[in-house]
Amino acid sequence: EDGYELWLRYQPVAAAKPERAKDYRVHATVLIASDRTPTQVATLTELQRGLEGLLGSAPALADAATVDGALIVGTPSSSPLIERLRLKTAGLGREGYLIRSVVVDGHAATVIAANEDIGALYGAFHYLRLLQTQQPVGALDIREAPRTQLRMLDHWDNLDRHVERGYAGQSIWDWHKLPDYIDPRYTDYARANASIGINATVLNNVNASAQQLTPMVIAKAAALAGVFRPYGIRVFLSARFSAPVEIGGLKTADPLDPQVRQWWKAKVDEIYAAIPDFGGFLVKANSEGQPGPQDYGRTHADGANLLADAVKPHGGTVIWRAFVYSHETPDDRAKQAYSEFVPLDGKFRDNVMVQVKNGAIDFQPREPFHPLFGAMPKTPLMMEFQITKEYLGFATHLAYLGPLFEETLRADTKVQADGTTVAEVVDGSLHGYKLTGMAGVANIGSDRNWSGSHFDQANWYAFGRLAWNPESSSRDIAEEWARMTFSNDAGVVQPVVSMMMGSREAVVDYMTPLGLHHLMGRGHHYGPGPWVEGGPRADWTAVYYHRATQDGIGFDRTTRGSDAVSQYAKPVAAQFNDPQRTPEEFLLWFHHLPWDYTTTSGRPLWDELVVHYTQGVDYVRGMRTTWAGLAGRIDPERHAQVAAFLAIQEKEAQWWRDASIAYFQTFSQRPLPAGYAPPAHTLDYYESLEFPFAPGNG
Ligand code: BDP
Repeated sequence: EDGYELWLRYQPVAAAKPERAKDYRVHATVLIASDRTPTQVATLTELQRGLEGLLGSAPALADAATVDGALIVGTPSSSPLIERLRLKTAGLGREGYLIRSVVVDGHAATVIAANEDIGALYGAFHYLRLLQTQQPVGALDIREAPRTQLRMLDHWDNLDRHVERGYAGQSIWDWHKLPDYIDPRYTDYARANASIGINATVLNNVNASAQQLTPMVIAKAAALAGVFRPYGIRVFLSARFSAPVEIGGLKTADPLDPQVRQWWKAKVDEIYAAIPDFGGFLVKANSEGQPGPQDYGRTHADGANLLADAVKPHGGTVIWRAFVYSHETPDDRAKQAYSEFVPLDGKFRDNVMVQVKNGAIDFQPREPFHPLFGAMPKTPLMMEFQITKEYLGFATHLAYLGPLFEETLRADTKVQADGTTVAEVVDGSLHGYKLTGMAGVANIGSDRNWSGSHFDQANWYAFGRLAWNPESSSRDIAEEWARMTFSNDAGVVQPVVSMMMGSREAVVDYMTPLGLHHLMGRGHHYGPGPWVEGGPRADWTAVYYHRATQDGIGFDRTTRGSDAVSQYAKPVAAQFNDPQRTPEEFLLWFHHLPWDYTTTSGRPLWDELVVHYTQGVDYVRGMRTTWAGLAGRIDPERHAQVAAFLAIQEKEAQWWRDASIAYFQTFSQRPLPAGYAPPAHTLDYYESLEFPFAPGNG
């Protein structure tokens, strides 16, 4: 068990639950499914593989339900049996499915039915999940359809296989050997994604190389698209805005220049000739030094529309990122995306989506929801989460991100009435968006376990499940994942889920409690760096964000400060403007407060910070104990790696706590509350640590 199988391990049910296994066999005596299209073949193969693993042998194939217990899979057009059943598949769309216990020709049967092949594949994975998590299957009546259209992974992978912010080895795309060598791993990637409903993948880094759009590389991308197609996954590419200059030999990339427009049109035609179902482009422009339309005095809308016009005849989409901040030192970086994009609402073509990070700074352990959600009713906004843990301890810290995703999706924008959540913006129901989607920056690499650590697989999993249904519960998802990944034994599931559920909060506590943010080491973002200052941009330093002085700590974003609060709907703005009404987890995000400010616990702010820092470390210690108690119930290889990583995490949590307390104490000049241990070393020691080999950016 090296983690390669992910949550698709298909372990024998009978080993622990012989009765249940028997019951499953009664309900899967024969398999009726066709194999005329690649997606049908993928569905059939997965069911056979899954049932063989789970039940010891795959049911025989049959054409008709002549015995009880047939499992019938397909669409009205692929299966005459399903056609005859006249099931209500209206409203399920292309990708939805139903799973029902029915009677066919006098025999009990289970049917997995959909309008299109891909829906049947999703249904098959759902059915397997029921068995993997040991649910009853005797009286099924399940109806599922995705709530968002594009459920996408963004790979920040470079052509040299370095993954920006990747902590799981190299890129899984072996560009050198493509297109001639197709690594079988690409199929497993597609299976894993299809099993959670992911249907789109951006192959390359948003800090894109123009090379990606050259004919040789397009052919490589086309080979991957061919592997993914049966699994319902469409390929997208990140486009470098200046490509017409770099690989097209033009003098300009001005979006209004006719030659530039012609170049993109021809390039797009070339891509579609190689990849007929190409999804479109993802673009990072005029952000962190990337080229863009503003280089020519044009707007983001001009840039997006240029590409949108080129892909439109082919049915493609342009996803334009709102993660922008200008080169001039801003008054508050948190305000910039809103300031630049809200005036453009209504100016984008109808095949453009704007992709917005969950918060206004940058994938911090905790951020309030991005004020753009709810503020662009005429522009479909796509959620961008970061699955790779750039700011949450890389791959060695155990932090289950389900609660982070859920917290953002459930946040109340109050743009129309109480209870208009970010999820309703993203799924299109609030503003009637015609395009909807959710993207996650992938945490996948060449490591055998895909994600760099066993528990980081859960973040990929949770992202997919929440993209399918943004209102699902992160706890339910954790339980489902733990059962499939480790064991159905209640003695494993319960402790693992409880470790996971508090793990992200623990990271917030030991890194950036009470709304603090962006305090990590410069560049690589590894470890504490609250003292980071100077360098090319103020808003790349920690001191810019925490603003600690002897008077207090925190970033004043109220109407008296940077006024970022006013980017939210009035009732939310009023709440965030008042420290007493601001949820305490966002306190120092919005307020600069004195060290003796009384927090809700009754403790002064300084003491409360120390309590949180310490609590974070204690939680990790607790996870180590819990995990140690699971030895023998989890296979030794995975158990040992998790145990080793938790030991790293405890050491580093302590480091974060101690370094942060040592630093902030120079401002607060207050003693630690009674019973709280002082930092192990001096501030000088923490500041002197250097990490030239921490996995970096670039
Ligand atoms: C930041 C990363 C940087 C990315 C950037 C982005 O540090 O590597 O290029 O976001 O999203 O989180 O464009």
